[in-house]
Amino acid sequence: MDGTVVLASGNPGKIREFQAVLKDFHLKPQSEFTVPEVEETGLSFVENALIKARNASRHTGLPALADDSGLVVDALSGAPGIYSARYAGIQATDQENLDQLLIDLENVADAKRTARFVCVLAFCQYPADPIPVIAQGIWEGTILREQRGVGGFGYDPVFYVPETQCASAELSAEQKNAISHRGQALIELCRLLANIQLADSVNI
Ligand code: ITT
Repeated sequence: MDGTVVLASGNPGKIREFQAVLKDFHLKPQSEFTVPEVEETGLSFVENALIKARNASRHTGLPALADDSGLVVDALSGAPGIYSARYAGIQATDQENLDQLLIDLENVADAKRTARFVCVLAFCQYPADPIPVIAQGIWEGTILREQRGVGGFGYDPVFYVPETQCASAELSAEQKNAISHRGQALIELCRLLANIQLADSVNI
């Protein structure tokens, strides 16, 4: 790809995972530009991903890729969902969010601790792109009672992955990217981008 794509994220964990997978893209985090944070006012992952992609494209004049993701827990009626980054409060750290989740699930039996990570990617060629490319990935698992592992970010230390029989924080970056919600969404995004006509400036 010749053109630069702005990665509309301020989350270092996500940025690391994108850069590991999209090696051939000229991806630049929005921190390298002057992009003000935008309020995530949508009620779904897809709405918030689009809000972030359009905001980054608007403030840089470049195509932009955004990720809105989170953890959906059945016993909490889908929470923390789109509020995953701020579950324990607006300025909450990953550790505080994770502690809150363990407290809220304290009395939930093992069999009812099912959950999934969801990742929606939105790619806009222009701020008002009427045909943004949207890709989604879902990763099924359960919520542990204690933290395990030190890899990844966010809720990874309490997300148990049945297929690898460990927490996602115990996987290497490569192992996680190969099966995660973000890894799946990235594969889908690449498939969709390969099949559409992009503006010359994008040229992926
Ligand atoms: P940006 O909007 O700047 O990209 P953010 O962290 O605010 O960063 P989101 O609103 O999409 O992003 O919230 C995603 C939250 O969901 C994130 O902070 C984690 O708590 C959680 N999350 C998403 N993907 C995850 C993953 O792969 N592993 C662990 N937790 C994840």
